[in-house]
Amino acid sequence: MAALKPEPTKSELTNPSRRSFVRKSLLTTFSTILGADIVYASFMPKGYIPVALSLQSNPMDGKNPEMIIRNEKPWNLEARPHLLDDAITPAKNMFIRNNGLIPENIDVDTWTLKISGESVVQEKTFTLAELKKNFKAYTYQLVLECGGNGRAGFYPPASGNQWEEGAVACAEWTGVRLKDVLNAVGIKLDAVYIGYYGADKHLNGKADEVVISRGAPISKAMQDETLLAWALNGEDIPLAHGYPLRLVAGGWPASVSGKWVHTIVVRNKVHDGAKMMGDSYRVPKNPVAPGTKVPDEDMKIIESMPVKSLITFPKSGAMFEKSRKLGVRGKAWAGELEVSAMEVSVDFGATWVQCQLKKPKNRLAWQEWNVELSFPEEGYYEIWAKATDSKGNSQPMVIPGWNPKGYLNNSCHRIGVKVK
Ligand SMILES: Nc1nc2c(c(=O)[nH]1)N[C@H]1C(S)=C(S)[C@@H](COP(=O)(O)O)O[C@H]1N2
Ligand SMILES: [Mo]
Repeated sequence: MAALKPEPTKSELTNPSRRSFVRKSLLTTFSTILGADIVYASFMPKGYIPVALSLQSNPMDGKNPEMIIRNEKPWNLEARPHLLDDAITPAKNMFIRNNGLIPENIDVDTWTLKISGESVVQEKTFTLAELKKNFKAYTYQLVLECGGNGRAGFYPPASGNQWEEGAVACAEWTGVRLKDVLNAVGIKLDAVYIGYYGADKHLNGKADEVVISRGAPISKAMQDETLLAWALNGEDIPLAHGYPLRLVAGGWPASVSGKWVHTIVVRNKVHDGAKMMGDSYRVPKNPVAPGTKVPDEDMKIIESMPVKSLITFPKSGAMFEKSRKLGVRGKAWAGELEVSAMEVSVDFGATWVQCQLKKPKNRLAWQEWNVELSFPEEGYYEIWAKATDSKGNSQPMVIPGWNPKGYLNNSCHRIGVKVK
């Protein structure tokens, strides 16, 4: 697209018949790309590029129109809870979180992944074809949740995307194990951390400024489920989600799962890339009063995400008849742990009803739950959902510990329904 240069050449300017020929063929090109004729083309100024062709790729393409746009530059979208009702989240309903600009003109045939850093024996580069040929592929359902999901609930407000409930998804990812690749390259005994570098561009336009470069301890990198993935739900990863190659580390803040990844570094210290320091994806080691300025040494990196759940049916605001039992269902997940119990309450938490809870498809996948509810009389009710993990931690009913950037709000999801 960027290659389209409609400015007339010197010979075109001095030769009108050549000029109108160029203009006509250019219009045909435009129409082909747009998939439609430009109706008022004769009024279009010379050298003009139609807006639809000059915009950066629009991540809303192929997305469910019900997705909520939180920001357009960079693109950030979240799902409404009822869009997360499928066992495996379809790409069209997956939230998008970008810190910079989505890379364009990706050539999958020349894409490479470099493994480097002070703790590799010798750095090595793989083409995508080599990754696919040399290593065994695995498929896992993995929960990716933005560390800031639920940020909108904190007071005083934290800056950043005001995510409500929907910056989470559980899709099926296919790729090779990062550990197989690291073992093939050879890593030194002093390796403690890995970090990723992706191809996205900084919003400030500086070509060499890194947008985000996060990572995880070697122990997380070496888990079976930590993938270098090229497919999402059996198809190429959509561009906005990291095409053609993505690091996927389920159960941790999704910021660890680097999109458009071209380099993995193996470090002999905690990775110090962009957004690893300061308040980014870090929380106070000990609880602090809301609004406190927390010194750097009192902050820690977020690792496993906390236990959480969503009601994906019915939608908040649903209305139904009293005679009918209401089937309520949703999803629950617990970072590195499994969810061991799921309960709902219709009386503001006074009493709780046990739900049926399925096992996860694999480690780090979310779990489906459901329950049938009946209501004693007409009126307004709230349904609150509460998950408990295998270590006995439950979701709080109120907003949990305040932190400067508004991470880790895993308070109970609540919806309102009317019975008539
Ligand atoms: N290269 C790159 N990787 C990235 C990001 C980014 O801005 N650039 N954002 C991270 C954050 S903060 C989140 S929450 C997830 C979002 O993944 P998604 O857009 O596929 O849902 O990608 C992570 N990986
Ligand atoms: Mo995120």
